[in-house]
Amino acid sequence: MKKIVILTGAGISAESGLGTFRDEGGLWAQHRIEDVATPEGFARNPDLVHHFYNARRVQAQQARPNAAHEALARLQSASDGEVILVTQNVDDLHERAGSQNVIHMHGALSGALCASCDARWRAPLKMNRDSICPKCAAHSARPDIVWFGEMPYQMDEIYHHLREADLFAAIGTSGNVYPAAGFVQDATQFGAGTIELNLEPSATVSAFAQTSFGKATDTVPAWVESLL
Ligand code: BV8
Repeated sequence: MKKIVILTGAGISAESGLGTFRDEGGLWAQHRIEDVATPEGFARNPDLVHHFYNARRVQAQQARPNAAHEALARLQSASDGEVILVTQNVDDLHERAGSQNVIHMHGALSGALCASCDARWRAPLKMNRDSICPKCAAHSARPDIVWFGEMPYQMDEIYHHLREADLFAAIGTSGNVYPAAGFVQDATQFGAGTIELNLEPSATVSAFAQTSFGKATDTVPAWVESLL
């Protein structure tokens, strides 16, 4: 297999104890998307948004990578072809499992961004409305997270990889959020094989040539072994 492009979502971190978004009791059940994952929500109530991301930063720090993260790291190191890992997740479990060059298209909990001067730095465990930008000293520090209505990161790079992919795999994502949910269509148009590995059929399951249903810690290691 020459080039594999993998997209992961919250489902791959579920068994590490990190909440998903749309499963019952998920993150969005406790908060309205509009209040915690939009620039308008941040402008309206920065304390609530900082609190939401502070809690997730602490949770992510306490979580550990699971067998699915580890299998993908093994695939990247053992595969004779190129394996590109794109994640919608903002946790660092792929990196802590040993994955390289992970593309965080929705940003990362470990990043802080200045809403005034665009400076970026490593986020402290907890941020608040008084956190100042180390570059311009404005009180406009925000999580370096892509909120709804904002441009996802590294899109050109991602489309470059999709054009060259021989196989596209989506793992643990409900296929509700664009442009990520559209990658399977792009990959198919570029002639790649496609597979969805998920607990249950996603909103875009019909676009995939293959599927493997079950928990990621079962399906992902089995899929990786089948490729190596
Ligand atoms: C953009 C912030 C313009 C970080 C997130 C109307 C129609 C179509 C689109 C739109 C529309 N109105 C607006 C839009 C665009 C919008 C969008 O798609 N909205 C949706 C809701 C309709 N998108 C945007 O605004 C994006 N920006 O479009 O800009 C543009 C477009 C193209 C090019 C240039 C510019 C920005 C989207 C990013 C928003 N930020 N998060 C954070 O707080 O984390 S999105 C948020 O949801 C997360 O980041 C996550 O990545 C994302 C998707 O969720 P999933 O990862 O799929 O998680 P979910 O809970 O949904 O599903 C979990 C899955 O795992 C389930 O299927 C479950 O079965 C499975 N699972 C559970 N347990 C397991 C498991 N699988 C395996 N094993 C298990 N154990």
